[in-house]
Amino acid sequence: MKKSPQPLSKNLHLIRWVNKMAALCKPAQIQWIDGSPAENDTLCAQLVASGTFIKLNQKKWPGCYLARSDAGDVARVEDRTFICSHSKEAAGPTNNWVNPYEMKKTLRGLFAGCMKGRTMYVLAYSMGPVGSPMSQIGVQLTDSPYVVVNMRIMARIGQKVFDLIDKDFKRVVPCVHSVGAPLKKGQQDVSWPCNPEKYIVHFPETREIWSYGSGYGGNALLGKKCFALRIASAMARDEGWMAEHMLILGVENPEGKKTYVAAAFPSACGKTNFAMLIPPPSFAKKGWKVWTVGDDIAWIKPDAKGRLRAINPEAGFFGVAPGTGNRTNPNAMKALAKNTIFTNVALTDDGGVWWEGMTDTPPAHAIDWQGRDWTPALGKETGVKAAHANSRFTAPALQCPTIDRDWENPEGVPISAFIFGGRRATTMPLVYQAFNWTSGVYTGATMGSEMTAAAAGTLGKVRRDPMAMLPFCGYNMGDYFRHWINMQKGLSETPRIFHVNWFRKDRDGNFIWPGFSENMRVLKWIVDRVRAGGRAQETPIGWVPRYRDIDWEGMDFPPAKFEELQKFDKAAWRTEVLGHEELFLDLHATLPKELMFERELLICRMG
Ligand code: TSX
Ligand code: MN
Repeated sequence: MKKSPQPLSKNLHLIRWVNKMAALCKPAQIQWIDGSPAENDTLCAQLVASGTFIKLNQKKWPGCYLARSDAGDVARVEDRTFICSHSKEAAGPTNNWVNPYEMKKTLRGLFAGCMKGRTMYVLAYSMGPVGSPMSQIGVQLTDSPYVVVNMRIMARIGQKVFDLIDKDFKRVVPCVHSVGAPLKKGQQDVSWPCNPEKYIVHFPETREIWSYGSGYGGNALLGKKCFALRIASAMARDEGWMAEHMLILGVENPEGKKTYVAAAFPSACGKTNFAMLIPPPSFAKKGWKVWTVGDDIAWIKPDAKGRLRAINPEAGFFGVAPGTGNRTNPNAMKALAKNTIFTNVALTDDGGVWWEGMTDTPPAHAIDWQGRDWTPALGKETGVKAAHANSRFTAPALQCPTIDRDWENPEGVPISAFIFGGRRATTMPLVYQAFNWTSGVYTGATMGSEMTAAAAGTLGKVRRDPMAMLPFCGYNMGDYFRHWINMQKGLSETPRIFHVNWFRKDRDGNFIWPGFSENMRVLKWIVDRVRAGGRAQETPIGWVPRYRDIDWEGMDFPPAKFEELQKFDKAAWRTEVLGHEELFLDLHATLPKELMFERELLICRMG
């Protein structure tokens, strides 16, 4: 086995920091990650040997592995996520704040000797294409080889990034990660080491990340939520750009003209499905195409001409597996067919993977995500799922059949519209367009989803998730709204802002809108509006399409049903704006006046 105890960078700051952290964490060895295929093969073989990885049937799933996590380490831990800015006000009322000096003391205690018996990997990564002026660099120290091989898919890693650090002296975001499970001499390791005590800590002012106790997803792959959203949002505010929890897609019309949009949805709205939308046959026939740039995060910056341009800082998809199938998202299924790491899905008898919603008929027998026998009958009787509800695939973005030609363009793609959305059974129409930028910011600031969990009394209550950023903004949410309002001031072209809701229900509790491919009809109306020429009608909440403004070719959807879907319900909106006030009260100290005024205007328009 070839390991590299020798630094792969000549940067003395970096080398000194690595040595300092090694002195604190006391790993058995240090390995600098070059990012080569050979190195990845070795790490995967090691993960198989240690029991973390199961190599899948390579005939059916080439280059694929399955990992099963500890049952207590299956998701992000929001109550253990901290924003440690100097003042509590800078973090705001919606973040967990701890004084940075106190937190550093706590962390030094936790990290002392935390990597004993393990290898400390030195992983350089670029969020965004290597060398793009919109990209940022991080270096993650981690004692988890699982993290290294996942980061290799999710970001650009290795020697080319060290070279960039050496060449450009670009500022690097230092990230320290440990699963918090040191090994004593001769102690047998477990397949998923972690610690019940977890800390996911951000220092937005000094731009540092420390993560302890978890090996899972957003807690451990520090380039994603921790850097690309929490730290980057604070950088973006300081530097005049935006780090958003948004997918990016391009709509190509029959003339071959492309319009890019960025969209923010709370969880469980089908964001990845929308990013990879397949137009219905009647649209495909005419030449409409949808191209994928990203499914989760967008970094957006005005160019020299004052147009917003966006990059996807990621290189892969870390998607929720359950509900992903050939019927809901064939593009994702093709993206994850090879070179993919599965976490907490079920293992089938032929060495493949399965999860709820992958196929209509479940396998007759499988090993569930906790390593136990599972059958469809058992699932029916006990409600036990074969795959964990938050099980994931880590798949290279390049493998998506609809990946956009410009997805790695270092200058990004031009953004013409923002779409906000939520999962709402009532009140919210299928689509409306905000009157202007500020009313659009209001729309994003007040968006949310109805709770689907059956916790007593909470069913049907709207959980507000402004711009889908509530758990991901690295500073005060009121200041974040202010930044959104300010961003428009330097633009030569203002993107239009829309709100969509695929989930409105009729009186019998059935979804009115079939969703999925049919959402293309909504997307076309949005693109028509942006490119001028698209018609609409004014309502108290914004501009809406009339029945004749939507292309219905190949779909039987009667006007009366469309009216029901688009209905502006005054009584429901009265309740809605009361809910907005609740959110605003929480943020009153820093809430921009413009948003208070938008609320007043909305109430006045409603009459
Ligand atoms: O992803 C979804 N999208 C966006 C697709 C581009 N989902 C799945 C959400 C869970 C993650 C949807 N579910 C969508 C949708 O547009 N719409 C719905 C609701 C729905 C579910 C089933 C049906 C219809 C609507 N079934 C039939 O109409 C037969
Ligand atoms: Mn996300």
